[in-house]
Amino acid sequence: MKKTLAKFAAAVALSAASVIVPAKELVIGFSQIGAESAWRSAETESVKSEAKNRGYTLKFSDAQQKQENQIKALRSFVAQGVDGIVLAPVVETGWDRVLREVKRAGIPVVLVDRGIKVSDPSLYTSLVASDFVFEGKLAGSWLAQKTHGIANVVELQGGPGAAPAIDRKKGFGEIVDEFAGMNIIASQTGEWTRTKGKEVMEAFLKSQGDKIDAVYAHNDDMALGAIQAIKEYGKKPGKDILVVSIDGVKSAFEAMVDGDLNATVDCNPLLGPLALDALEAAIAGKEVEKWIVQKDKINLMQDAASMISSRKF
Ligand code: GYE
Repeated sequence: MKKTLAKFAAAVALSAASVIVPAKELVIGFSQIGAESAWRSAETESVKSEAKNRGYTLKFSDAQQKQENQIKALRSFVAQGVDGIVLAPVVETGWDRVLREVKRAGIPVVLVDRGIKVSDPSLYTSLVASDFVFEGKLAGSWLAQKTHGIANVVELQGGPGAAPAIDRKKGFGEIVDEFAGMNIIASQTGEWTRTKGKEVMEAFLKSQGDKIDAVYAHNDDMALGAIQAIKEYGKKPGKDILVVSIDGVKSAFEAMVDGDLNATVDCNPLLGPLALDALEAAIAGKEVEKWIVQKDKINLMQDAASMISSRKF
């Protein structure tokens, strides 16, 4: 009798082990800011393709740059009973109420690319993003070195209230403050876009023209708009007026190869794998790092030609 029972138990154990239980097909909500820049499009593609690779059902919402649309999307994801949410928050504040609703529904939230300010840090599981203050410092340090600490700089800021705009301004400003000869003589939002960046640069050139030694743009798209404006003004970007920006997208490398852009700081947009790893861990109830920080470096004009073919975004 005992032998029979032992054999039966072994047979059950074996059959259980041989059954491959498929990971539950996760349903994930992704609230994306919009499609304002090449960087943003690369990030969207990274999350979408990674979700596809993992066999997830991804519910995607493009907020067209409006926080109220993101809040609506989060509420819709709760109503649909998704397993987890990826949120790229357009601005830092105004998230407490809706994230409390998401938390009450027991749905983990992973932030990608931008941080938020909330009263209760448990309202989101993890932030997968760069250190934007560090990026601003990299850009400022390069410019200080290039100009020996003497430069009148105009600044094209990112979107008002966005974490990268706030922190890239902070980091760059901290470096400028260390040099008596460096001054930010004008600073205005170019709303992350090439069109608006060109428009604002045209206004800067009109009002400050020959006083401008350099442009600091919070992203490559605005820098490319500024480069166009400088050319139309009759000056040589990259020479008469230095240009430094952040993101490191392909079109920025092309501008460096052309001699129009002096430097761009990397900001990795390919966050899909890390974000979905964090979300899977959170759904499984595992501990997740609060900030999964991306390491960035500066890319220089003289290296662009040898690097451009290996760029992934
Ligand atoms: O620099 C810009 C995009 O949030 C880091 O948003 C991102 C920024 C990026 O529009 O190109």
